[in-house]
Amino acid sequence: MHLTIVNPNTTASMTRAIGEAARAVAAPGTVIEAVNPAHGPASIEGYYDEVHAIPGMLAEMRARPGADAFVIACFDDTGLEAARSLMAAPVIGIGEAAMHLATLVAGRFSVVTTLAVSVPALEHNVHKYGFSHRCGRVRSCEVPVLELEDPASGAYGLISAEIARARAEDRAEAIVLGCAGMADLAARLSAEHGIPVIDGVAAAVKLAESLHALGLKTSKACGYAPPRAKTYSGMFAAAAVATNG
Ligand code: 5HY
Repeated sequence: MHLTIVNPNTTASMTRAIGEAARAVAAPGTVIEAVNPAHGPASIEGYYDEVHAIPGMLAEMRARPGADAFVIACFDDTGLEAARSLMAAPVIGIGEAAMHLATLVAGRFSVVTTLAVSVPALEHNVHKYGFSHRCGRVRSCEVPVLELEDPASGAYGLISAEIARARAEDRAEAIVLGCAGMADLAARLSAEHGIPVIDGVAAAVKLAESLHALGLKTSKACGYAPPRAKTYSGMFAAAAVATNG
C-alpha cells in the first residue's frame, strides 16, 4: 500500500524523523511517503497555529489522489474532519490512533504533550473520541515542539518526570505521547517506566494498514460527504472543488 504521512507544520527535519519512525514499524509492502506543506507554522502549539496549518495540509493530500491512506502526523489531529471530507482514502490522526491503542492495553491512560497551550484542544479531542472516562489527564512537559529534537533541551528527562507524576497522581496504566516529535522516545520511556508508552505515528501506520487490508474507507454517507462545488474567493480560490462528488 502507499501511505502518505503529512506533518502539518513546515519543519522538514521533523518530517524526516516522522518518516523514519513510520518506516520502522511499517509492514513489508507498505510504501511510506512523509511530506509537509511549504505554507504555515513551523510548529503547532495551540488553536491559532492549528487553523493556519490546515490549508497547506489539505493541499498536500489533494495533490496525492493515488494514496491508499493518509496519516495526519500532528497530535491534535489537525483538520482531521476536513481531510476525511475531502479525501476518499482513509485519514487517520495520530492522536486518535494512539488513544484507541492505549485503551486496548490499559484501563486508564494519560497523555503527555509539549506546552500547556496545547492541552485544551487535546482535552476536547479526548472527549470527542469518547475517551473521557479512560483518560486520567492531559499533561504538558513544557518543552516547545521544535526543542524536542535538541538534546540540550532535556526533553527526555522532563517527559519522563511527567510520566512518573502521571503514574503517581492519575493512576495511569499507559502513557500516550502527545506530539509527533516524541515518536523516537517511546521504546526507551516504556522500558524505563515498565508500562506501555504509545507513539501515535506508529499507532496510525498500523491502523492504516489494517483499514487497507480490510478494504475499509471513510463513509461518505453524511458528515464526511465530499465538499460541494462552490466559489472560493481570494487566497483560497484554489481550495474550491470543481464538481459535486
Ligand atoms: C505535534 N504540534 O504533534 C503537535 C504537538 C502539540 O507541531 N506537532 C506539532 O504540541 O500540539
